[in-house]
Amino acid sequence: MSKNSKSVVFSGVQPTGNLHLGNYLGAIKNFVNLQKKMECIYCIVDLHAITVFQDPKELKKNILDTTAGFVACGLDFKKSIIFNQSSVSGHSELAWILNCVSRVGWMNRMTQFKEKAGKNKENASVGLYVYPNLMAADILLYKSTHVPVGDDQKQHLELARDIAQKFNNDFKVNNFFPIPEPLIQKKLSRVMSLRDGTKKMSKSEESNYSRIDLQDSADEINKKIKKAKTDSLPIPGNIEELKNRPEALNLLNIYSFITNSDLEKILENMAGKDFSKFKNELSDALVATICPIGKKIKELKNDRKYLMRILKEGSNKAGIIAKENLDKVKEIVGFISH
Ligand code: AQP
Repeated sequence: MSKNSKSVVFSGVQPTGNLHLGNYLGAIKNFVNLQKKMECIYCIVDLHAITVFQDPKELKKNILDTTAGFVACGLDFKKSIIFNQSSVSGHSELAWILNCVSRVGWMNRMTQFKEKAGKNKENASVGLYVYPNLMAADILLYKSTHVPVGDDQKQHLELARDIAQKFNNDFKVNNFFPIPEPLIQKKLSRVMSLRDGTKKMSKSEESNYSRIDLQDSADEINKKIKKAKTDSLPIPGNIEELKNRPEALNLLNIYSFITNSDLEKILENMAGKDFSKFKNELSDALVATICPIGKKIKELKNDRKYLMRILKEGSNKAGIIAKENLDKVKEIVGFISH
């Protein structure tokens, strides 16, 4: 099948810890499907990671581990460009230009900053505040048309669209930057924490029991699912009755997505069952999908040379596209290049 030549897919993952089920179901699974149909650029966003302090040794390790995770989930570096963000300087250069296009009022509306900075806003890094502008630069540097992300990134993507539009208008370069479209999974846009169904599953959440890591053993998966928060009611017969039961809904959603089956059908079949029985089935389904990925990640992690080769090849390819687009941006803005 020939790839759609006008579409460019871009997305990134932060090397801030082990990849988890949320990253896989919300984003990476979709990355793998898209690489068959479109030009895809997948980035390990190390510049984003340092908006919160990272231990340098850990960061290096996490960049390689995330690369291993990408490959283990099915990304193919011959089909997609895979690289780490800091190795293409165009990301930082375009981010500065876009910092000057983006508005303070727009930044102040970003909910992720509020959540991550918490009560101690004054002490958050400036990088964390302008994180969405860097994300816009990542996307626009490659004139990307489609961005597969989890639902938590929707607001940042809307901002990237506003920035693209404002740049095109301010400099009177109609359609220079395409207005990127989000690609968000409809059925499972956000995997929630196993300890609190109102919070998203996240790498930086302290409790290990809040998430399933892709490198978890079958034993760990079983334990985590057994301990996952639910409520005292049995499984209901329809989705409507799951409305105020976030933990129950989350587990059933995960099961539906991982087994590729319709949530309504699952409820029809399981109505009245208690959660302990369902949890056994959920654990089995997770072990069958996640453990082979985890095994592959562990193997790949031992082949540092191979992982470095993937990143180098990707950064060379990304660098060529980035330079061409950034040169045009500089010309549009009025800079003199030598
Ligand atoms: N819980 C989730 N459900 C669905 N999608 C998710 N994603 C992350 N968590 C979930 C999607 O995974 C991609 C990569 O995310 P990221 O690593 O760039 O950063 P994040 O969104 O901030 O993820 P984490 O795990 O919560 O990291 P930390 O804790 O470091 O902030 C994105 O497409 C994201 O939507």
